[in-house]
Amino acid sequence: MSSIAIKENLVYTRTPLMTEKVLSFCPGCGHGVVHRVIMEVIEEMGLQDKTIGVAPVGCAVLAYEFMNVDMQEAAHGRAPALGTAIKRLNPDKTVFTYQGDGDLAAIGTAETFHACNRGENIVMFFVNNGIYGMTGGQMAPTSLEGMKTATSPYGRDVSTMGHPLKITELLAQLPGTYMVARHSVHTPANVRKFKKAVRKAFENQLEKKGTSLLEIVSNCNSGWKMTPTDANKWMEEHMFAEFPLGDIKMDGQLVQK
Ligand SMILES: Cc1ncc(C[n+]2csc(CCOP(=O)(O)OP(=O)(O)O)c2C)c(N)n1
Repeated sequence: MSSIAIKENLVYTRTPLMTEKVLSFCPGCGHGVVHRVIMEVIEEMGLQDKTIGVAPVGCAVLAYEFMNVDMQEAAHGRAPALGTAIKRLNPDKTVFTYQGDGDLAAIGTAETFHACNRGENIVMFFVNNGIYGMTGGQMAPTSLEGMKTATSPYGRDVSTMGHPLKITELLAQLPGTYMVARHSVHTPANVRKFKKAVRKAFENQLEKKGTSLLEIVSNCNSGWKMTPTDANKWMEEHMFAEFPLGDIKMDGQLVQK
């Protein structure tokens, strides 16, 4: 009897830099995809043994459970300060921070601005879902005008609650930032674009270029009280209008629009 060898065409395998733990994120949330892409790039660049990630509280709080590289927990908002210390003490390590918008653009504003202004040679990931996700959907500086949140139930009124904060554009103005871009991971094409940017950001660090900041606009379907599909649609229509995707600063130069 002849045996027929069936040749399988393997198109995808999970990176071993993602642990086997089941992700604790809500189905449809962008955090898990962002985690995976960062880990894939670190694996592809062969940096797994020299990478240290820093994640604070927020939905990223358990990143150390999912990312199979050395991780350090930071107090709320303080990841860029801790990342600064880790990189300065271990200049041969590759260091990244991973923060939400409540963390990076509210409680950690000072740490964020000064790390970027000093041009710390780290990669900063900023997942902007327009609210404080983990704690139940409270208003963040990035919440849109009119957006209903747990603490703005009638919608964000800019006359009393301020305007949505485009912190990424502000950070791009600082001389220490070398690369600043805004991405999303809600379609395969966007994931591919984001992955290229992640690689470039880590290459910048290896070349000692200064701070590379990648914002990822993400849905928070449970916090926004929508299905994952509706949340992605809402994100495209509303979040991208306020937070347009694209490069903001490349190779130390602001991108002309
Ligand atoms: C010093 C301090 N203040 C407040 C909290 C409560 N807290 C935990 S997570 C969080 C919100 C995080 O929101 P964000 O950074 O936007 O991340 P997301 O959960 O949306 O990904 C807050 C306020 C805390 N843990 N520590």
